[in-house]
Amino acid sequence: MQEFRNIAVIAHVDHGKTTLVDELLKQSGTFTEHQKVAERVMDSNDLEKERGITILSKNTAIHYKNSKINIIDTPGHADFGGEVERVLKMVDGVLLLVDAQEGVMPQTKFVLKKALSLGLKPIVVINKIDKPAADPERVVDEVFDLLVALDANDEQLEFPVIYAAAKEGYAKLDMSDENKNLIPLFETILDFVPAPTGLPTNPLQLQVFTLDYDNYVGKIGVARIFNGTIKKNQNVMLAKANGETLKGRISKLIGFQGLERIDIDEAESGDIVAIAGFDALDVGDSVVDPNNPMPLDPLHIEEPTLSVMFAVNNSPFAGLEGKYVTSNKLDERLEAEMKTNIAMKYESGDEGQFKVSGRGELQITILAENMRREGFEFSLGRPEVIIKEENGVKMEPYEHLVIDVPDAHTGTVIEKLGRKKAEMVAMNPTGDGQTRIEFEIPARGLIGFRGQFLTDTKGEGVMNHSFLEFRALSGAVEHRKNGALISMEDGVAVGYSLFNLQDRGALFIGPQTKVYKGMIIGEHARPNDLDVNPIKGKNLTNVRSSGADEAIKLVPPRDMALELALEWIENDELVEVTPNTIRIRKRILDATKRKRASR
Ligand SMILES: Nc1nc2c(ncn2[C@@H]2O[C@H](COP(=O)(O)OP(=O)(O)OP(=O)(O)O)[C@@H](O)[C@H]2O)c(=O)[nH]1
Ligand SMILES: [Mg+2]
Repeated sequence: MQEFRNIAVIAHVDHGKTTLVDELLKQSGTFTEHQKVAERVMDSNDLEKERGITILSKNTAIHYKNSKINIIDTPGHADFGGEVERVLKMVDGVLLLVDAQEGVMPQTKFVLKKALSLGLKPIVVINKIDKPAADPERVVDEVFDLLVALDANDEQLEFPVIYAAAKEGYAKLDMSDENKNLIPLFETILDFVPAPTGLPTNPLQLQVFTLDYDNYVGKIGVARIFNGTIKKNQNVMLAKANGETLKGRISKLIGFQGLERIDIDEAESGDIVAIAGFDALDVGDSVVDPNNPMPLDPLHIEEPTLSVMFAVNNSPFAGLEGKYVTSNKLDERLEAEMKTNIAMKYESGDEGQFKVSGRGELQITILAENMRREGFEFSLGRPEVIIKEENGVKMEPYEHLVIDVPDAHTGTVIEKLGRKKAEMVAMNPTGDGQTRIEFEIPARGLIGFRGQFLTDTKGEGVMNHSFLEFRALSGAVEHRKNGALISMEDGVAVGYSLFNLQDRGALFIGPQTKVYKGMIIGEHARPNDLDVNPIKGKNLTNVRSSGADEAIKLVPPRDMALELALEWIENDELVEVTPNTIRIRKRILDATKRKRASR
């Protein structure tokens, strides 16, 4: 009989999870000799490739010796932490990757805490030991301290340590080994990760942890079989989280094999498979034996912490660049998204407005980014944190923030964060002229902070944060300190005007950019908003002073990508998103009306 091992690869963002899965696939002989395989092959969707991050967790299966090892690659970014939490219930062990230089980071702590609370025993993989500044022993100590701080039990504290360079394809049990492959890691997985405990002869119990959608077969649920045997065309019962049950038939059963998904007829307890046949399938649902239904505990679904208003684009340029612009289209698209993305929610408001809630800005901007690629046009409002009430007390989300900055900037950063109600919890020099500072901060204070932070640290600072908990609402946090430079004309921006405006602040546009009245073209150096004219050409006199035009030197405009724009805006401003352009504007375009409204 085949043995199973089910593991998840967890870590802070960029510590090398997907790269390690690549190598595990390669070295288990999953690919044929001449098969060309892309780097980070599991990051299969466009946005994942482009941004070099994992957004959705995905599973794959390899064979090693007599065992089938199901591996779930998880996203490291904090906004997707809730998904990792769900995935952890599907596995019997985790590979906790930690960068041998960066060490323990906020998301390392978040995912490890979740794994420990489920009783999982980690295999600690100190990755990127090939980096010149790697310090594996220090990082092992950090991980040990973290486990102690998280109240790990004795068994969990006896974690095996593997030193690896995923990119180079090797792992070793001791830094002095000369091993050049991943065999020590494969062997540790077989030895250390417990085999599943269910039995193929028990009544069926299976739980869905991710959803997929296919135009032909409909909803597909990726699920772990905890007990029993499942067959194609079998009659089963779907047990929903709210206790409702539905009878139906498994219309399609899909098995995983490397990167392939193959139609199969039967699968057994311990395995991970995909099933179709139920329209009502949701994450957390159980599929059970109708004659002996024993649904599994529903999965904990993380609460959203942030919301953004999506609305129909009503700028003067509305409809010029997008294919889908109406409120109905937006509604349909958002509804479709929520079918498979359970970490997000949306509500319709009035006049073509939709409040979309999720775990963080990245999660929401990824949705917006996907929509613009599909041809949608819409506007976005300032992100707002979700305030909830508990026993009559208003609570807001807090984040654990870790900052790495050159020593010279620590003072500024601490001072700026103080005004955002951040509390410093640790500060340690990391050698090489850098300091690591940890804070606990209301999520509100982080909105708009990144841009400021990058300016203050001249781009040399690195910040990372992940959700901590809901706490009682704290007082006001400081908002953007600079006003906006607003176009007072419709037309096309002219280099000459921009040249004259660039002393006023930082511009977001270059010459030839089409502008409209009320569009924001830059950040004012002062706190107030300023209406400016970016389209005024030079008064042409009869005498053309030769050489004068060439003297115009424009500072390159500040690139306001979607995330930055969204963080930058205030409540009276919007981000206009179209397939081609991101613009920032005032909600009220007319200068007179705007001034009246602000009084
Ligand atoms: N030097 C070095 N770089 C590595 C190693 N492993 C991964 N990297 C690099 O680290 C970067 C991030 O790797 P990924 O595999 O995408 O990291 P990840 O943990 O999957 O990232 P997310 O899924 O976004 O959380 C890539 O540029 C890799 O090439 C390693 O062993 N050594
Ligand atoms: Mg990844």
